[in-house]
Order: sequence, then C-alpha cells, then structure tokens
Amino acid sequence: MRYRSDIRENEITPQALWRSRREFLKSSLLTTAAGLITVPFGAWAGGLDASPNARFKAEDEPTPRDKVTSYNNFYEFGASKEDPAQNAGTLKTRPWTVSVEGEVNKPRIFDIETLLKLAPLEERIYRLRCVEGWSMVIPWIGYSLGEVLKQVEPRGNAKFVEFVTLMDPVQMPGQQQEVLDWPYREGLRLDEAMNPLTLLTLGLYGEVLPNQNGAPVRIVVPWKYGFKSAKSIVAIRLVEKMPVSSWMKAAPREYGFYANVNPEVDHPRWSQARERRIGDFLKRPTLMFNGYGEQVGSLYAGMDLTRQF
Ligand SMILES: Nc1nc2c(c(=O)[nH]1)N[C@H]1C(S)=C(S)[C@@H](COP(=O)(O)O)O[C@H]1N2
Ligand SMILES: [Mo]
Repeated sequence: MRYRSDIRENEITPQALWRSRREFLKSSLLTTAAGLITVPFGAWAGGLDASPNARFKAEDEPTPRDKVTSYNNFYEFGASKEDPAQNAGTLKTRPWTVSVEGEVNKPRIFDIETLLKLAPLEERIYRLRCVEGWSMVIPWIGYSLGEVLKQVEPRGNAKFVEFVTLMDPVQMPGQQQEVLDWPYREGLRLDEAMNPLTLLTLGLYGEVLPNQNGAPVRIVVPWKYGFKSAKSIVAIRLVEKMPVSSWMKAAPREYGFYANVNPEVDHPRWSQARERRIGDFLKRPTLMFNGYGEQVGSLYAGMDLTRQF
C-alpha cells in the first residue's frame, strides 16, 4: 500500500487520490476484522480519515473536485463564483472555536480540534442545490449536527437554531461592503437541526475544508437551497423565536426561512423546476426536497409550502 508521503505531488490529482483512497477503504473493509478501521493517512497534511456512510450516499456521480472548490458562493470573499477560491486565503482557520449557546443547560465553547474528534467522521455524498439553478454532488466529511446539540442539552423552550459566521472585515474583505447584514446568519427549526441528514461539516474529498468551501467548519443541509448551509461558523445559538437570516433580511420576498428545495414553488426571479448540474450540458428536473423527501418530508406535514417557502 502507498502512503501519501510516498507519492510525489505531481503524480496524481487530488480527485484521483480521493478515488484511490476510496478503493483502499473498500479493500480494507474486506480484510479488517474489526468493524472500525483507521486509515494511515496521518502523514497527509490536510487529510481526514472518514468512513463512507452508505445510508447517506447520493448515487449521482460526484462533481469533479476542481469544480467544487473553484465555483463557489461565499459573499464574504466577493460576489462572483471565482472570487472565493481566489480571495479566501486571508481566512485564518486556526485557532478556531464554535460557541454553542443560548437555551441550553450546558453551554460550551468547542475548539476546532475537539470538534474534529467529537464523533466518528463520516463521508457522505450529498446533492447541493443552489437557489440560482445549479447543483453539485459533493463528498462531504463530518457527522450529524445532533451529536453536538445533544452535548449541550437544549432546554424545552429551544425551538430554533441559529448559525453565525465569523465577523472579521479584515480576513473577510467582502464584509466591508454592505451586501448583506453581516455576519452571515442562517437558521433551522430544532427538529430540522436534529435530523440526522443535517451535517456538521469539516471536510470534503478526503481533506479538511478548503477555505472557499467554509473552513474550518460549516453546516450542510442537503434538502434546502444552498444558502441555508452557512460557512465558517463561530456560533450555534439555540433560541425560542424563529431567527431572521441574512438573506431573509435582505430580500424577504425572495428568501424564506424554510427554503426547502421545491420544484413547484418558484423564486420570484428563477424557476425552480429544473437545474443544471455543474459539468452537464442539459438541465435536469429538480426533485422535491432535493430528493430527500423520504428522510425529511414528515417534518413539513400539514404545512402550506407555498406560503412557508
Ligand atoms: N457565510 C456564508 N455561507 C454561505 C454563503 C455565503 O455567502 N456566506 N453562500 C451560501 C450559498 S448561496 C451556497 S449555494 C453555498 C455554496 O457552498 P459551496 O461553495 O461549498 O458549494 O454556501 C452557502 N453558505
Ligand atoms: Mo446558493
């Protein structure tokens, strides 16, 4: 077997490395007696050991890694898709803490190193659907957000969870422009946040998150439009009242709190019936709840999804 340090930088692309690593994981699954396996990639700076979770694996072909890391929305680093990859180098991801606070019995500030070890890291291949009409398929690394929430013991009156991105106009020069009400804020209902699909995300394609994808820690909510998946978060607040997200504040008619992917409810400026998978030529139909209806449809029983968009 070959270790990262045996392979010369120019020999293989990161994507090929991810593939060979996946093959390696498969073969060790067959040969390891213990259920848990440790992959000896510690020498690989930036590498993360994660076991693929087959329960959360979109069958779609993953979007090439270079697209995932070069076509981004991250307004803190500029408004065009190329800006974050070019500008996010100013973000300092160590040291980093996430304060989990509010209506909880045991508020706690988690160091990023603690978060990396809080629960076994899983690889989950999720579809990501942006409200602008494009989508990707991304092999994320992380674990269910519920693992963190149960540690702080939410109180009975906690009904919503608010996510807050770092506020630092020097590291995040986009915050010097009043594009949004900074810091970027998003939110979920507590039952949505506790749904196992909601991922506390620390990496992608076998490595720690690149800055442009929300390093060192972000949320990924795959049945909602991409803007719900807040990047580079420093706080998770359990609250009684529905938080007002940055996008709701900027344009309440366009961005609702729920933002569930729904091909039947159009955005005022964009039809949501179809989407372009990055890399594809033709558009494909958008799926209700981005295809995750079986896991999350019951959360919205009885709700009028045209009004609570
Ligand atoms: N803090 C912050 N988080 C953010 C955004 C942003 O501008 N700032 N953009 C959102 C949008 S619109 C999308 S589509 C996804 C894109 O995630 P990706 O670049 O990792 O694909 O991030 C979301 N999270
Ligand atoms: Mo988006």
